Amino acid sequence: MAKRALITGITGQDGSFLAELLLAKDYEVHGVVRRTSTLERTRIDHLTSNPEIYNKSLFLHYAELSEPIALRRVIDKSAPDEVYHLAGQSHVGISFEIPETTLDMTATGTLRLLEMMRDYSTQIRFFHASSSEIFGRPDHFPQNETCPFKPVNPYGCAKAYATLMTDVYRETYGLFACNGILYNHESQRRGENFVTRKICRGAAQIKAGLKDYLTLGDVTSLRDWGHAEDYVQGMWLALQQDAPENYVFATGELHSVDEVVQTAFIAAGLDPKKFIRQDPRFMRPSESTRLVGDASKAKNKLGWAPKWTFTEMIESMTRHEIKLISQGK
Ligand code: NDP
Ligand code: GDR
Repeated sequence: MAKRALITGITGQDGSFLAELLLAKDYEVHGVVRRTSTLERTRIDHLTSNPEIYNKSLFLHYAELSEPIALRRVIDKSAPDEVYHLAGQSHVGISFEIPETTLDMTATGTLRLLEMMRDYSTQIRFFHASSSEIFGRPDHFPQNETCPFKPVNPYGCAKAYATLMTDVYRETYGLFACNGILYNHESQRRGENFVTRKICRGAAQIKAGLKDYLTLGDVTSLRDWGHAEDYVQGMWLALQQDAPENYVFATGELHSVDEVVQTAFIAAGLDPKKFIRQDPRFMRPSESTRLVGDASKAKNKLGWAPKWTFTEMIESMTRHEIKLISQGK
């Protein structure tokens, strides 16, 4: 019988790639969606518009992380073997503006799901999308699964709580619950207000004469950037093991925002020096530093390794934006 998976956050960047991956492995995939003012779900439209897939092997259910009764109903209906919990307010900068929502969705939302997992059979396997932001400004480089938590923003605090609660529920109630401690991962499906997509789209817009310049915050910031396709593979592998554990997923390489700018603008055939301006609106009240991951455990235990390089990813994202703009999108 086909395995069944439930994905919270299926309309997001990672959820859409994970849904594709699981469908290709013959899973029956169920996704949690929110009511929005338009029915547009651009990242999964290619799946929901396919009559061979939609309502045959892919099913969507309305629920909010703030509504446990609806969530419980979805779990009852979908009867999943595996739950991939990816939903949440995922923007670090915006978490300073809406800290309560961020905490409620990301921290308490995860606790609500864990409480449900506790009531169901311990056979349901649970993956929580944790973040390198739990380490904030670490003393160790690169960071592994044992590095102490030192978050420096509301988002990081919320993820730290959710990560610890996932550990507590695994250890106390015997749940098969794993944290994937995910470092930044990007793609052409990244939200437009995350820095890689913003830069690649900005370069394409300038190239097309739609924009004169691009405004950014701190271009000296460093991050460990991989590709989302590689990271959803890691999520799936984490749930296929004999025992539940936490894993860091990262490339182990640090690059600056400025390197993203250089790579994208050169791919678009532009001289970046002419087009970048700084705007204090995009500077953060506090910035995480030197977040670079050591994925040795995932490599050794799961056989996981990222396939995409930083340069390939940024060049491909830029080419994609140029194509979208040429199609008027
Ligand atoms: P996205 O922002 O692209 O997607 C977030 C998803 O969560 C969307 O489907 C969104 O729905 C859904 N969602 C948000 N709030 C709620 C809610 N209250 N109830 C139900 N659904 C909700 O994030 P990513 O795909 O990039 O990331 C997936 C997860 O991994 C997130 O938890 C993120 O914090 C975490 N993570 C991501 C990293 C990255 O670099 N991408 C790195 C580390 C961790 P809608 O479409 O309706 O807005
Ligand atoms: P991050 O990603 O905060 O690391 O969180 P983001 O792309 O937002 O920022 C990366 C770095 O770029 C700097 N920066 C800017 N960022 C944005 N968004 N816009 C700008 O104009 C800009 N200029 C400079 C930021 O200050 C930062 O240093 C992502 C999310 O996916 C989280 O959900 C996830 O947990 C972490 O990665 C790991």
